[in-house]
Amino acid sequence: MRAKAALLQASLLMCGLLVGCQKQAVQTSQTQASQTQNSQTQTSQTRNVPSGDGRTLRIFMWSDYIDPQIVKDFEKARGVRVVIDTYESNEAMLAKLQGGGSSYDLATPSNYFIQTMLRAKLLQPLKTELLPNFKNVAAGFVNPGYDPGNMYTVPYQYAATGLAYNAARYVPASQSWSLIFGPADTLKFVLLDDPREVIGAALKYLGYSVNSASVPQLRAARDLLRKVVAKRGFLGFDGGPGTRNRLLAGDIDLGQIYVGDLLQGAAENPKLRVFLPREGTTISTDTLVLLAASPNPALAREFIDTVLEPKVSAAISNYTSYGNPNAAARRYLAPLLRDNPAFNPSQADLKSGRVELIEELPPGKPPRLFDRVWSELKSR
Ligand code: N2P
Repeated sequence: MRAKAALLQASLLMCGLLVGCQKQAVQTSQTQASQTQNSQTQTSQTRNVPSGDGRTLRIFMWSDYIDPQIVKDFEKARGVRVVIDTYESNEAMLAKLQGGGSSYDLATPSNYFIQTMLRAKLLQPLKTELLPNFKNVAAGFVNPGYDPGNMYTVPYQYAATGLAYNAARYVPASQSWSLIFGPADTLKFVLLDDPREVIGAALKYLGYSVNSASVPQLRAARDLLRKVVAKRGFLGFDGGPGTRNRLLAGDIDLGQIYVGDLLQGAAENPKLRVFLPREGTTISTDTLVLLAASPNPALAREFIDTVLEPKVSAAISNYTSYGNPNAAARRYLAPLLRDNPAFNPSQADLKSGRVELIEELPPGKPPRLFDRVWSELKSR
């Protein structure tokens, strides 16, 4: 296992170098275009949906999650403007969308948030028959359990979550969550600003499933995390890019991070390394969804279909260092990205649950407990 983990670490690093990922935040621009309301053409079902001008597409997505060149190419080819705002967790995305006042066309929620968004009436059917490039999606990502029939989602990218360090500052003696969850308090570290990732990692460290709905197990994770966030070395919660920048600056010893976000920094500094802790970790699939309130659904579908083009899809993953679910894109992927176990976890790791897909919790007590634990941790 040690040797395998070391190999993974080495290949992750090489991938970061070979794919030439640059650390460059997606430019977020404010739209100047005004939305044209055309109440005469609205039907009763769409009365609350603003009709856009068809010239401005607004996307709400995870940070550093697209190649800016792809956005520019789409703008140029269609003569439109694309505005991208970013978030660091599904929960933050949901809060903003439910808060109203935004008029995004598209978002990139994770698999385990789709049913939550459906219940909140935030999605509209994608109609994959309107997406000729949907045929390119790899069979394993078609008709997923979180969205039977791909009524509302297409898969965008996926990745596991690991622990990262800057070898110029600190080299861990083991590849274990115990570095941060154990009793020692000598290291400086940050955790992801993402409840399912943080509580999921604690559950994994304790030997439980990331999708545990057992109240005693969740309480055990809570008790552990209370001690972890009370450590002097705990420097707070951060998003993937923020954690990467702290590692680049040499400000922390360890950071929990989505693997792709770390690899985007490895091109800048090859001393950045990441491993998947031996106790196991999370993986999730992020999707592209058409929001119910989308002012420009036709343009949004054009964007989704463009992203599903093999070369475009590969360019995005080659830039972001995230896993790619597009079968036709595979031949254009950087070799180490294509064959890397962090992006294509082995059947053994998936089967054993060492790399475990985050799934939506059944409604009721466990999600409420998750929420309470998270609020308590964040308020410290
Ligand atoms: C991008 C993070 C995407 C992975 N910054 C989260 N599922």
